[in-house]
Amino acid sequence: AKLTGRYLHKDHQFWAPLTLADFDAINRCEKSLPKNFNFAGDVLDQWSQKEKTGERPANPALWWVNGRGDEVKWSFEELGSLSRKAANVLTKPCGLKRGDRVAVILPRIPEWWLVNVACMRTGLVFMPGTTQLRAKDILYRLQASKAKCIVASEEVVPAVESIVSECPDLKTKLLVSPCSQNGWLSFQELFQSASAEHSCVETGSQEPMAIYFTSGTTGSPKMAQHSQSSLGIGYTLCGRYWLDLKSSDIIWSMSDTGWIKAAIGSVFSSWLQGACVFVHRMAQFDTDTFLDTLTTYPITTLCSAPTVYRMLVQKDLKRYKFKKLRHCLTGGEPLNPEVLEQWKAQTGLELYEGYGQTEVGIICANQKGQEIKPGSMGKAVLPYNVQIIDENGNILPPGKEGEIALRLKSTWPFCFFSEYVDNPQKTAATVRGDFYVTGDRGVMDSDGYFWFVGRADDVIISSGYRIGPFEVENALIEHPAVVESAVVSSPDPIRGEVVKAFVVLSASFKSSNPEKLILELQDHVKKSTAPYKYPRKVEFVPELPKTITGKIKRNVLRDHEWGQT
Ligand code: BCO
Repeated sequence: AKLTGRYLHKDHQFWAPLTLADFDAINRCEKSLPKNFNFAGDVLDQWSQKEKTGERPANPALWWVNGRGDEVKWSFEELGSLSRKAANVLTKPCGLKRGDRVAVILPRIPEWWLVNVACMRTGLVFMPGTTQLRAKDILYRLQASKAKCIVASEEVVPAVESIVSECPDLKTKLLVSPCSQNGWLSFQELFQSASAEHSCVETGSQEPMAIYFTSGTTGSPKMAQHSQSSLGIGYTLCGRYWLDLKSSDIIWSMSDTGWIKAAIGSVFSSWLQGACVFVHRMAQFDTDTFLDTLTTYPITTLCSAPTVYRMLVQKDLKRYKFKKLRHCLTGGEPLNPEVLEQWKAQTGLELYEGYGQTEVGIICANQKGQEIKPGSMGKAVLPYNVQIIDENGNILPPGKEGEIALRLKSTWPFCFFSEYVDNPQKTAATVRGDFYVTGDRGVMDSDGYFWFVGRADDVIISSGYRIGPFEVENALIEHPAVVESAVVSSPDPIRGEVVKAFVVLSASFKSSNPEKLILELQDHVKKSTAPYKYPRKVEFVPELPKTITGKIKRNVLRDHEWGQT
């Protein structure tokens, strides 16, 4: 029997709140999903109660610093009352209703967490985006999602203003800034006067909670929709086993707020375990600031992209004495074994790699207590049954390369994304026979460890970013020098792989200074779309390899880059 996120306690005949043990059992498929579930009401507010009764250590829920002396520390109780005020801002002056979609483009500032939790409390669908997004990216997101509201910081305002007339569904622009802006509501002002009384909406477990835009080989990014339970319950085991978190821990998961990695490490996995989420504003990544932060604050758990560790091991790490660091994790792109070994030799700490996707979360990992095979991304994690399959959906034996896939039971697992919104064909294309296919190629060895080989399609994974070649080619073609281009991955010692553009020039640009033109094209892409996608390598070619029907053969160029021809 189920009711509103609480179970009827079988021995006592009263409605008992869900416990961490229930979440654990749901993930192990030993218990069914409750009908209703709300992360704010069923998880965060419970930790707030535990704080009051002393069942949780006096550890903040959120600890934010900006490196300039400003600091925010909120207990779960404070997070609760402040996010209730934010919820009232969203529903009252902003006029938003349950199910409305809200684009949230904020840097790593405390308000991002407040708006996130406020959306949960009100049943709004949260759509995070990186502040690197440009006008065209934002226009696409607002139009595709029919978002009713955008919450943004001041650096995003000019881009929004340049396209807002093309977004008829957008009703409210909410600015998070001490300054005011014509046509925008001020979050700070409204927040001051908002009430802290708010009743959390009883959302259904399968009701939409968030939408993440993910890039593919063709077309614009797809809208991967997650439910209240896929994010809110599905990360229980990840937090407990891979991140090895307890409520006394302080985790720093360094990711831009636009990516699901921020949600995994800095919201769901961490707060499910009652741990403290540490955040450094760090507008521009800097290795010295990063290392100083680990020596200054009692951070116990660190999670960052392999590119960050590749940058850190360039430094003399023995000079740094990390205050409390005990567990280090990485994910988002493959980790090379040399970096794992250098990190361990210099810090004495293992590096536990996890592998996953925006759509399905962390599915393989090196977990504490398991032997780490350097270069492998570990074993399948509960509740996933991960296999290597062929093009017909048959399981391949250990040692054989194929596609990394997840076995589907009779129903779609609750911890998966629900669908690509408005794109049933793309959602259906993720299923092959009894499996969900990740689009990544790999090998499983006879001990059950998975080894990443590469993408099965043309998507580029650079510095942990998933980049669609089409998006970069689209930006390049807008420049008058470009007749056509092909964008592929190219190896890079620090970023794993980088974006490389092969460009055919128009006649009038053929005699241009090549170095100058490369900089101009790079700058052009950075202005046209999110700069993390810009081609770090550019080569001018007289023509592109094509099939007989005129389709560009990106694989020929990619194989050449990776020395396979
Ligand atoms: O390197 P450059 O300086 O040439 O270019 C950088 C920036 O300078 C530039 N840029 C940024 N804002 C700009 C701008 N240029 C002009 N105008 C602006 N407003 O663009 C380039 C951006 O590159 P970046 O973001 O890689 O910068 P950076 O500072 O090198 O950062 C390094 C990393 C490692 C911190 C960063 O790449 C990073 O955070 N990577 C991790 C990404 C991540 O979290 N991925 C996880 C995705 S979720 C997932 O994988 C699912 C797992 C379950």
